[in-house]
Amino acid sequence: MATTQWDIVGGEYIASAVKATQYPEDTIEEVAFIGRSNVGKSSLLNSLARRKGLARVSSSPGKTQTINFYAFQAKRNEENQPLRHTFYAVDLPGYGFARTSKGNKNEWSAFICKYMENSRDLKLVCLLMDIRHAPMDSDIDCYQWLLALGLPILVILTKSDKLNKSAVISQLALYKKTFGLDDDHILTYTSTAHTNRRDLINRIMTYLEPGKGSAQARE
Ligand SMILES: Nc1nc2c(ncn2[C@@H]2O[C@H](COP(=O)(O)OP(=O)(O)O)[C@@H](O)[C@H]2O)c(=O)[nH]1
Ligand SMILES: [Mg+2]
Repeated sequence: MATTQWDIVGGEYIASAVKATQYPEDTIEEVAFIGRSNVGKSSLLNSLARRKGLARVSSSPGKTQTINFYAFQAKRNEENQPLRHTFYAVDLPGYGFARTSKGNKNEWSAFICKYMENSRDLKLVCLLMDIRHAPMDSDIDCYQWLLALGLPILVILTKSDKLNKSAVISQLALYKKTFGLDDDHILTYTSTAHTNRRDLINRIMTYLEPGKGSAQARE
């Protein structure tokens, strides 16, 4: 495996947006997190940043209706000189919320579509799905839609602590087959125990360009 190891050493809330004019006005690279309501997006962001209250975790689905931007500080120790890179983790509203009316669903799509189309800085979309369930139509629709937009996709199977080892292996195989994914494009995650945290951070960093542009700095 790669010897260069990244970590995330800081995370802070930057802004919430409901329209394009409210997106941060800078050229910082973005990684979006998308998935059904309650899949564990906020918990995953808190786990990555190691800050419990950064993104609001809720047991009742459908709370987050804004696009939330968080600045994450990644750091890699390279000889004596640490390399730092800031990117935005972007928490998108959940889809597939059962109580959402057809009208709301359309509104959601337009809202997210606008973000996906308008952001020049979006480098990766992490699509989260709950490992306990089989892929749902809304997940497959979302995956196809992201593919059609030409966005790089990393699938994260959340809440892997809820299954035993053999069930994790069979669900992982089911997801790989359903979406036609190799091991580089899917991983399991447990936010409560931070399982695979460094693996996920290092994978995310392969989609970004530390050392280029205004977002990097050497100490
Ligand atoms: N056991 C377990 N529960 C989790 C995990 N991640 C999230 N949850 C729980 O799932 C629920 C929804 O989480 P949340 O992060 O708010 O989901 P979001 O709606 O996608 O942002 C909460 O009750 C979390 O505590 C995990 O890795 N393991
Ligand atoms: Mg959330």
